[in-house]
Amino acid sequence: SRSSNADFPGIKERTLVAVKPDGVQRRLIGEIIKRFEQRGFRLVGLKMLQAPEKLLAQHYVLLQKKPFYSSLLHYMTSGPVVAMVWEGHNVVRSSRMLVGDTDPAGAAPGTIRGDFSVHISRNVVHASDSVQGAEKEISLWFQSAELIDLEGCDHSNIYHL
Ligand code: IDP
Repeated sequence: SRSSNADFPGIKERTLVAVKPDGVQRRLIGEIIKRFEQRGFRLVGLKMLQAPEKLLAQHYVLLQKKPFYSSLLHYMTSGPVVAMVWEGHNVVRSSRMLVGDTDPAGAAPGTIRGDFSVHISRNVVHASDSVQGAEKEISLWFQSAELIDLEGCDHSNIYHL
């Protein structure tokens, strides 16, 4: 008989990933999407936008006091970003592994930052750092109607539900 989602805790976990302006300018959107797709995660939200400063101020509220805060906002408004919501088992933790250390100098080869960046202030991509943080960030960047909530046939192919 078909099993239910209850047998697979965390399967509906979601995280916010964003291709930052340098990633867009360097034509890395497809490469970054490819890495999440091939891992087996499900894309449930996607948009390209010029991020409003107000949104970024909320997104980076915990960094307000950092010396690099204003240059971070300048960087993040220097061009469009691609915001995405990815869903799947342990997607928050796995995304952080896919993305690599905040400082590209410490990011392992094979990670996105480890493969495509050299400096902490131009590190190509964002991924939420906790399940709680992800929920907050997703609600900042997306309205719930913009997110896909249907169970696609991919579930049966990836998770054997
Ligand atoms: P994270 O993006 O890996 O979660 P955070 O510490 O939350 O790392 O920092 C958010 C972003 O702020 C980083 O991705 C990076 O773009 C920028 N940032 C963090 N630390 C520095 C720094 O020391 N200098 C310049 N930019 C920084």
